[in-house]
Amino acid sequence: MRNKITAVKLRTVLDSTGRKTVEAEVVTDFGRGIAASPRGTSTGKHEAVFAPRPIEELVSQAERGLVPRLLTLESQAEVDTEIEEYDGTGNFSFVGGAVSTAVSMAAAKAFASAFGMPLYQTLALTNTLPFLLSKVIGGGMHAHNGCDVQEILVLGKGRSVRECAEINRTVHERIGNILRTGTDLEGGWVAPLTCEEALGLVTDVITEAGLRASVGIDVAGSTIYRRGAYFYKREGRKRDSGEQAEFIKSLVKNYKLVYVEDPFHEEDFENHRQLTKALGKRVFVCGDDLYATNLKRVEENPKATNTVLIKPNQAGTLTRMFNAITAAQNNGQGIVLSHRSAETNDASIAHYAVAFDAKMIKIGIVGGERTAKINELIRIEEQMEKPRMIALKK
Ligand code: 2PG
Ligand code: MG
Repeated sequence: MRNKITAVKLRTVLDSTGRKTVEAEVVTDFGRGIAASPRGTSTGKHEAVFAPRPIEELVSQAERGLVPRLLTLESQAEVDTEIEEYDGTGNFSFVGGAVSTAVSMAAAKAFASAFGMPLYQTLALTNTLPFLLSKVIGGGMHAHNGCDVQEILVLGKGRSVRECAEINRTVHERIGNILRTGTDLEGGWVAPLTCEEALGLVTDVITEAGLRASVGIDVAGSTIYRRGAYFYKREGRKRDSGEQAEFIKSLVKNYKLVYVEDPFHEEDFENHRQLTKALGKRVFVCGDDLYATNLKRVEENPKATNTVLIKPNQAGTLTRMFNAITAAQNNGQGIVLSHRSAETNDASIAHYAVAFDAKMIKIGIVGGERTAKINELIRIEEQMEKPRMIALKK
């Protein structure tokens, strides 16, 4: 069946932080898909350039230059190649990652809808589901008056997505009842806690509630790194790389962390590699800004971590994202699909997480833009014949 793109419409819309982003609407002979690009706040240096110029300008420029080139294309690979060729910069700093991601994601939905199948089924045959990694306390660039690291995360170990969501939801709710503060961009509670105070609070809540859950952190290393040291403002001290490594190891030991993301800054493959060597059998050591969903960085650093964070708009197109995932999995690394701090109601990452055997999906527990993904996973689980949670081994 020929299923050609017949129209592409681009528009400026708002994301969950009230900033502007790009939405694309792709129409084919037999399908239609709409998607908008999410956006990071603590962005990595090596990710696709989101908006090199104002969003409205990117939209009008792409409508004139890119859209006519997409008409009559019939596959994801063709669409993504065309975007890359039109852009011509290698990192989307002409077309804008906001445009490339929205068009690529919308095209995938349009092609899938022509088959009358859920998106994940058009990408892979599977019946396994990812665990949910949910932010419960926030800080860093996501909340300047918050805790010393960007994210304190909970990993519910339920037997289904529904059960995992319930565990994470309960932990989040109980912490909120204790802290009684506001939330950050991703729904994490905001309080001026040191890293250890925050981790102590979360582990106490889990123990008291008798829940099957573990704890993780996203240090977002680059955001607290300046001139050779990591700054912890709540503790009023800094740590050099050696002290940082010891600190992370002590947190893993004292709070039984199972997940550590970006413990060092984004250029420091060597310290990531050494920490993974020391902890990698017990802990998911995950690279986010370190790799920036960038094929070359994943391919060239196979042993820097045992896990790779995957974000569609870091890559800029789905084909680039798929290639980074394949490279990571060929390296023997697991993957985690992730939301961005500025999100949209699009639920596509739930489908990518299922289709590409992600161990986890990192997604907040409150806010319609977050729950859209969790609720989609609940629906997918319900539709599957014999759903089961993915094996959580490293
Ligand atoms: C991260 C992400 C998502 P941002 O660092 O992992 O939590 O944050 O989207 O701001 O890059
Ligand atoms: Mg991160």
